[in-house]
Amino acid sequence: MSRIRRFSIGNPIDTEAVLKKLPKDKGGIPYFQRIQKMEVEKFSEDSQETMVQRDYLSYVMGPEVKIYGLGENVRGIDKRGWVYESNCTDDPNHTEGKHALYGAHNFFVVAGKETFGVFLDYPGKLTLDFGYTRMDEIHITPEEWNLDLYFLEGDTILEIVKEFRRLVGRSYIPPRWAFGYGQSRWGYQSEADIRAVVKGYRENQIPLDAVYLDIDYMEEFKDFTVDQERFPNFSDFVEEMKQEHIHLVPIIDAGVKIEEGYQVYEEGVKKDYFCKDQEGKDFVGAVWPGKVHFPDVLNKNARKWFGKKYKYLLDQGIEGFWNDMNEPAIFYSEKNLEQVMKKIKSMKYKNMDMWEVFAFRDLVNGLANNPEDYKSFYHKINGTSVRHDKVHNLYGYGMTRAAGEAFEELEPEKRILMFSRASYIGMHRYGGVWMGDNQSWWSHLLLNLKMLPSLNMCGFLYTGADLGGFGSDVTEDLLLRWLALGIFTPLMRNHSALGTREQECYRFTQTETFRKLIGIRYGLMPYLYSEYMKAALRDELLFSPLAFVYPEDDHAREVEDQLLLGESIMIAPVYTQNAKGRYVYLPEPMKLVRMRSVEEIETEVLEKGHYYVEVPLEEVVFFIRPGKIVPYTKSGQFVEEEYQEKDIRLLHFAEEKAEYEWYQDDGYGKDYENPKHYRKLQVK
Ligand code: MIG
Repeated sequence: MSRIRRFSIGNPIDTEAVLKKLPKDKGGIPYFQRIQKMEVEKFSEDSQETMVQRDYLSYVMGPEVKIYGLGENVRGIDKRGWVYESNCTDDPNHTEGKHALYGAHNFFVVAGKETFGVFLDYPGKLTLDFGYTRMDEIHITPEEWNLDLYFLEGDTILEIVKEFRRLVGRSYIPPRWAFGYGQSRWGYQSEADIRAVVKGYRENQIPLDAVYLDIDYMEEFKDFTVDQERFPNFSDFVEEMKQEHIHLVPIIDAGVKIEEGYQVYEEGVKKDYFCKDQEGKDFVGAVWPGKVHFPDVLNKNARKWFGKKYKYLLDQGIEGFWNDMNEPAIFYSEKNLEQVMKKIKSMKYKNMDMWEVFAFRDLVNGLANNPEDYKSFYHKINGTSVRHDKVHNLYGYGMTRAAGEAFEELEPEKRILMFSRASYIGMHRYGGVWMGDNQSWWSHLLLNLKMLPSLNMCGFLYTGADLGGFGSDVTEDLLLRWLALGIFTPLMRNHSALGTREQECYRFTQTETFRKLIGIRYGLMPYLYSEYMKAALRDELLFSPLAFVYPEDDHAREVEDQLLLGESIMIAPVYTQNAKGRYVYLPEPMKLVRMRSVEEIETEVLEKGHYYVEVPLEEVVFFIRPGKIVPYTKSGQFVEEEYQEKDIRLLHFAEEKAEYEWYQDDGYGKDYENPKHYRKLQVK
């Protein structure tokens, strides 16, 4: 049994997250109560009492309630006990005290005596207080009461999630090569830098399929340009890399540089395709190139125009992109900077006391991503002018949709790789997401693991973190452990920030371990790809918390550091430095698989229960469920080399028999539905 009901409050903006709008339910909102009251608030002992108007949806939680979802976010798999904000934010410090990351994913499941799903289709700022103000209550507060609410019911959490995924449409499917390993770094300046990276990998026989181009490839950070000095023959270079089986994947930023003679800028101005300020002039913000305009990707025509710009790179042989800074991040706005400068000037020669120093510092720190700036520019949506803050969470979605829609037109037969930093549910149809600017911290390895199932719940299947960590300096053991998780994530990319320790695998001592570890990813590709495709085509999860699959098991429900991956396996990565291994809970008998490489495999059958499992740095350990099969192969140096059907081997846990439904296709075309892609594997 499953059921979805849609309720509507006020005049919601159509986000197109949901493809086929359900008719509005006429009844009252279930589960929640709308609380409207005045409350007295005192901020400190001697501050004045303030009357505050409160208006929120409230749900009372029993002690057993757990809350799952919210996609890309801080904290646990169970989201209870914190206040989250739906507000796409460029914040490179993903610590527990934060309330939002780059995505706004307003879908969650409340699991307790009654279990139901909630999707709040609202593109502005939304506060999701999950037991923060009161431990036993959920409070939901949109900035304005114009929203669509969907309530989903079903027999199990998995069923509810599937129902939701059906509602919002099929997840993006990347080309098969995008499941290969990729190397990235902010700071690869030239053809020579990139050749050196490829050489480092190929010489050491560490598999590699892609090298990412960060902002350094552009001419003065201008979108859809390539620096002619550092990349004098770009299309030849793209071809040269293709001969090496390397895909180059350039970054595209949201802001378009203001510069006379720059075609994208001039066209955008002429056609009126940039966001406007209060006076109706093109809004000026600043990002990498200095002053920029933002393409109004919420305006259909502008979106179409911007999407077509990707053709410049497609025509030179590029087959994949990453969209950055599309929260949108704004270093400062022209207007605000002027005001700040004025204030600072007035402080000159002043004998500043502590408060004044704080205020001085806040002036400068508050320049970037300032909420006031988001209130000072406008979009044109279906002919109507809409202030940005009311649709803030749609910008990354719009930008990625621009690209996705253009690819459909420009390359209808081909899959193009696309993933974005900012996102909203709905964007999952056009691209994946990477998890943004994490740090080379052990805690972030675990955080990245926890985000996988919640992102999947919201439709984002193609995802992964910057392996090794973006900010801070990595250590060799951290990179190895992170890769041991990364070999299971669809996007497997090592990326790091300018100025941090270089973290390409060949720079460390254990070259052979890196080779074998990444080789295991390539070896497991038949399984990983098949599971990805089935999850996308059936609107299912690729990664699930144990709680979803073993809902009756009290121990399984508590597990926050192991995941099921597809139908056959459970993963339990090590995320602590200097650990010899870790505790693992098996909710049913499983077969432990210990891989040193695809050629060096040991297995052991374990009964249900708690174990301490040793996992040396050189090994990958995972678990096969009873009656299940994992098809694998020997590994190659790149995806196209990786397997011949005759080389397929099976890992399995067949007490009596085991079965597997194996999906495979050419990995490039879009003939997804063809029944020929499915094959039954059996072990008796
Ligand atoms: O302000 O392009 O998240 O992956 O390397 C930083 C430079 C801009 C942020 C992205 C990161 C990328 C970086 N970008």
